Amino acid sequence: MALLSFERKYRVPGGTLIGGDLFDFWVGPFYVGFFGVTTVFFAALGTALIFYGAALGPTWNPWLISIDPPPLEYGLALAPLENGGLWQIITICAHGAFVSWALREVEISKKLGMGYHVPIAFAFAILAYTTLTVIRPALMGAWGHGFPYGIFSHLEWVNNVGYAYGNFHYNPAHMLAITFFFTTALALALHGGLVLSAANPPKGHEMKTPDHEDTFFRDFIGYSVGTLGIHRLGLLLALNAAFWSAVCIVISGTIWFEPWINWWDWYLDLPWWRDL
Ligand code: 07D
Ligand code: 07D
Ligand code: U10
Repeated sequence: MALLSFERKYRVPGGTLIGGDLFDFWVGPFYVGFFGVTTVFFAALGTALIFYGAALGPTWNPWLISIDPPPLEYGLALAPLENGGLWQIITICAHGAFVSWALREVEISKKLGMGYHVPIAFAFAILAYTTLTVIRPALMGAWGHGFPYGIFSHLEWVNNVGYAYGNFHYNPAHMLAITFFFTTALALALHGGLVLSAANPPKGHEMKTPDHEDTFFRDFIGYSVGTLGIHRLGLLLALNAAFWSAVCIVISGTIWFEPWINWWDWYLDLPWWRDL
């Protein structure tokens, strides 16, 4: 890939968390760093183990390959490789790769003197994954509660775990998470649409300014959140989507065991009509 003219200016040494100058270099367009090496290591090992697991399994159909967690009987113990042990090592590799990726983002941010918003945002995705594969299984007492690594099999898991609590849509944290996901899409559509409508006019037309963008929303809904504000809002919405997702699943099977619709009984139990 060609190096863009401005990239040379920003390819400066320093900002590393570990390793000093040792890995402070680029390969093509990619910054490497200590955590680039660990990312490659964990991702390569994890992928190789998925292929090994696939070779042990009954199919090479990419939709059907599945590396399953150990049966529930193993509890929180180590399992034999072919019976969930691979899933356990792959889970460690996935964490190694995801955390390395986040720390590589931190090193690049440090190098450029920027804030840590991007790695913090990715940390919320990692939190959701860790909740599904480590925190909830550990709280429930068996690795077998983690989700299987397969394209279709992980959909089966979501479906089955959902129905284990009746209609999962009644989970109030799931409602919050979904609302944040939907609002994130709405905000991005509004933001993408607004910026393009102002900053990308047809040939021969004058480009409009952020003042136009502000005025559009003041005319339209009486308030503009502002050009920096929309990015703060977008980040906040997206982080909440991931956060409430983690909450909705970690409470299912640890502090709540019934169908989720029963949770709403608090409404019937409100003191002013409880005894009617
Ligand atoms: C567009 C960035 C690019 C990333 C992509 C994903 C792999 C997996 C590995 C066969 C937005 C690359 C995929 C590396 C191949 C093996 C072993 C991100 C973009 C293109 N899911 N999920 C998908 C993962 C969970 C759910 C697609 C990962 C939970 C539902 C893809 C994880 C639950 C549906 C995928 C994960 C869940 C999907 C598209 C990890 C709740 C779909 C993803 C590590 C969160 C959709 C066939 C996408 C689909 C889909 C990957 C976890 C539910 C295969 C890596 C357990 C309901 N998931 N998923 O675009 O079409 O993300 O499935 O946690 O309908 Mg999933
Ligand atoms: C976990 C992904 C982390 C990814 C990482 C990076 C790579 C590298 C490399 C591309 C969290 C991976 C990177 C591998 C790739 C290259 C080069 C993201 C994660 C770290 N639900 N539901 C959710 C909706 C129903 C159920 C969340 C909607 C049914 C269960 C979200 C509907 C039942 C669980 C959500 C709906 C049910 C969820 C998922 C509608 C099934 C979960 C988003 C319209 C019968 C899961 C933490 C998420 C969860 C979850 C949405 C329906 C069950 C809020 C919109 C009623 C069991 N559902 N759901 O979490 O909270 O992303 O997980 O019907 O476990 Mg649900
Ligand atoms: C945004 C924005 C904005 C922009 C933007 C963007 C948000 C202000 C200014 C960005 C947005 C976009 C570009 C839009 C599109 C993005 C999406 C839709 C999001 C999803 C993205 C994808 C699907 C793409 C995913 C692609 C990836 C992740 C790249 C894949 C690359 C790799 C796998 C290589 C990663 C590099 C690493 C880890 C470090 C370097 C390593 C190497 C080059 C490999 C060589 C290795 C070494 C030298 C180390 C040696 C390794 C060792 C010793 C271990 C080996 C071990 C073994 C076992 C082999 O807001 O506006 O505009 O653009």
